[in-house]
Amino acid sequence: MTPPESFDDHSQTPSALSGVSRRDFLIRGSTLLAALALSDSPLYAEMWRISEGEKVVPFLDQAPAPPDAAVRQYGDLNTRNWEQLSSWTTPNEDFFTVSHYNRPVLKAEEWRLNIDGLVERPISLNLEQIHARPRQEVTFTLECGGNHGFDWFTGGIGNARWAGTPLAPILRAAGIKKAGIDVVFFGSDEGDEEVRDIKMKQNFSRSMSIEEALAPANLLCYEMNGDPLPPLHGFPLRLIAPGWYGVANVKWLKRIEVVDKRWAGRFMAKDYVTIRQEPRDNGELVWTQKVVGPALLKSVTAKVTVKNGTHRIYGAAWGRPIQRVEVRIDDGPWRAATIDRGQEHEFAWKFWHLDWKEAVAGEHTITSRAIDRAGEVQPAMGEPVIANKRTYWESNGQITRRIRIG
Ligand SMILES: Nc1nc2c(c(=O)[nH]1)N[C@H]1C(S)=C(S)[C@@H](COP(=O)(O)O)O[C@H]1N2
Ligand SMILES: [Mo]
Repeated sequence: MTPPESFDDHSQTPSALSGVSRRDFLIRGSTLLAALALSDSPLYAEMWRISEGEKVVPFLDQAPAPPDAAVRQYGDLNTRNWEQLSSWTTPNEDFFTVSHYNRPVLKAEEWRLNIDGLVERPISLNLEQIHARPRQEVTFTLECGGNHGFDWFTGGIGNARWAGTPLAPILRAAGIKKAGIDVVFFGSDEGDEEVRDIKMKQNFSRSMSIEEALAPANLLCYEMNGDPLPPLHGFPLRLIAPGWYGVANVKWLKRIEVVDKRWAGRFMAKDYVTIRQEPRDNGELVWTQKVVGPALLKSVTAKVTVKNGTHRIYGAAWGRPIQRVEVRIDDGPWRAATIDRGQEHEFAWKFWHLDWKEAVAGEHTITSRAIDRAGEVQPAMGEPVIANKRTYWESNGQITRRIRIG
């Protein structure tokens, strides 16, 4: 039996889904689920659905609820804990949201996207014209750069099948002038900013170099898991930049502007900035500040179950192309986990599991680490890249969970 991937991901190429209706997708999906419900097949575990007689062993280190002020300020940060995660794609209504300014509810018929600045031929498109362009899909796991930066923020991640039209051909049609070095994406949301004594209204904005912006996986996205992009996720159009942290995926897009200097707006240069204190060879301690951009290698242990005395550890890994995942129980050796789901999707999280046969009663720790295809290992919390960090962004250190058996 093969997983129901045929309808799923066609990153980089125009979708093969165009000829398959949403109804086909639902029917095929539900038939498969019905078949699974009757069996205790390995696929069952891949979906993270608990099988007959399999019980969740709760973690001792559950995330606390986020402060009300954080939810008011940023939106639904997703307080559901990892044990409740049961599907590989995150339903839209369970997907976290983070919004730094207001949350505009835009009318499709009044909306336009303008592409201007240092281009030969400025372009203005309405939603119909965007929909009429070639369709492309990607399954991409979007994580906020602040996820795991606080003990109450551990659900700032979700996996969805995004559809839209590729960005690169539109930029090429506009014709980027020689002097252009940065592509700035502006949202329709705006807030008050102050630099020195200058008060101003600013739209949310992020930029990418020309080369980054032209990456073939980047989408002007209008669809999330088969539905029109929900308002909180950026209706009618957002940037989906596979391989980047959430902040780069600008919602409620209204303008794309090519400029001749690196953009230094709040979310590039002042806020989403990782600050470290790093020693140099001469012994000097240097403060560094780097923009939060491309996603980093990460994994979590999501849940532990027990069935007939055998424990099973489930988890996820993402951020970079994953080669393998390893798990350490207490101070034992690193053991190879089995990747069950998602390996064929470059930009989506992988679901993995490890059977833990000799679990003895008592308290235990479980740590996971992901290894990417280049052999890079997800850093331990004590490694300088994590330990020297002074801001909470890019918290991709190895996560240790605690559990009591028996
Ligand atoms: N216009 C706009 N786009 C935005 C943001 C925002 O505040 N305004 N927040 C960013 C951040 S920090 C994250 S983590 C993601 C969250 O996307 P989601 O709300 O669809 O989950 O959107 C990004 N895009
Ligand atoms: Mo974010």
